[in-house]
Amino acid sequence: MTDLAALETQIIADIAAAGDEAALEAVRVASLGKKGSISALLATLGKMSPDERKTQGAAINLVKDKVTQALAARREVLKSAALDARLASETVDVTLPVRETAAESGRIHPLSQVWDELTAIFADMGFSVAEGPDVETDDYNFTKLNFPIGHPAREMHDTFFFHPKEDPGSAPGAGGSRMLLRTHTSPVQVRTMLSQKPPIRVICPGRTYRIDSDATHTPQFHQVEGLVIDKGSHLGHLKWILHEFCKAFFEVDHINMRFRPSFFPFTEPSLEVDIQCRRDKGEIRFGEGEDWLEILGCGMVHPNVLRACGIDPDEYQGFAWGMGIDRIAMLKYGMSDLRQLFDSDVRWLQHYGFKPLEVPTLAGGLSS
Ligand code: 2NM
Repeated sequence: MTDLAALETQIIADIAAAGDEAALEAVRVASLGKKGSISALLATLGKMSPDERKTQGAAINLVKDKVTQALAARREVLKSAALDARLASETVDVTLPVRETAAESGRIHPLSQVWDELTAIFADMGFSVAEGPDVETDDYNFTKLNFPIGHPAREMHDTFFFHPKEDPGSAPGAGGSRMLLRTHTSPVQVRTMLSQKPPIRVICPGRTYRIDSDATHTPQFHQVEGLVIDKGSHLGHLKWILHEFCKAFFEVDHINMRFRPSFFPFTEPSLEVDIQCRRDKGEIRFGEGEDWLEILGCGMVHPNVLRACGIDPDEYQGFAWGMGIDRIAMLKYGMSDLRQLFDSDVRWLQHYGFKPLEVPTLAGGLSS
């Protein structure tokens, strides 16, 4: 075998043995590269006689062509093998569930959801939503609402008062210029009556504050109050609204309600409302059962309140009600401890929270 034939055999064998594209490239450089074995042979042609150059040149070029072809063929094989390997290693299981986006995996707090449910129900009955400041005056929170000086709610141990600004001598309960954290959302109704002409139909959801902290009370809680002022409005209207509200909110066709006489400074008469329910192994069902559960307070707005808010009680009558959002949220969604609502525990929120796109509507079902 000539040297040339031996070289060809060697290079072809090296090409066949190259396991990947990098090894193949090394074979190409070693043979056809500037300092490669075939290039070295071609460089010797210059020193040959014309005859020798003719035969040797043709023979070397033939080997060069064969090597070039073999390299190209082997490159194709390696390329498609590399692609096959990549495809095999990068398979996607299209049956896996799609990972949620950040917006989808977040949860709406049950209090926010219930707040939106309440708003949807009362908006459907023609109520608008009114809001006001958390920091209120003694006048709007108590005096205009017919709370007499010395009423227990005006005591330092029930209400968060700020230090008085002017008139530092005014004692608690004196009704001076003290600011406070509102103890109910009723001052929003006061503001509404002072700024709007009847007929008035508003609900006032919001944060409220009282000095009270135990298993069933948090110092900050949430209330929704409602107010209707019109000529000839009466307790029958109030009962209908509350009955419709309870059916819609608890998502039942029938619910029995019980109105008991009570006392609030801002209403006369005043009533407390119970709904009938069944308690069964820690679960509560509404629209059936023998137990009664208190859920709200209400009444006809006291003439003193109407007068204090610039409304003539001989021309207009009004009714109002108030309930705790935290409490009805717990009842509806089966939460046992009020304090969980304020814990910011993401595991609890993952369980009790609502998906951002589950917006409560009456048409689409409140909580479906
Ligand atoms: C309640 C119970 C009864 C009430 C009264 C008023 C206002 F401003 F019209 F006088 N707002 N809210 C009211 C009446 C609130 O909560 C248990």
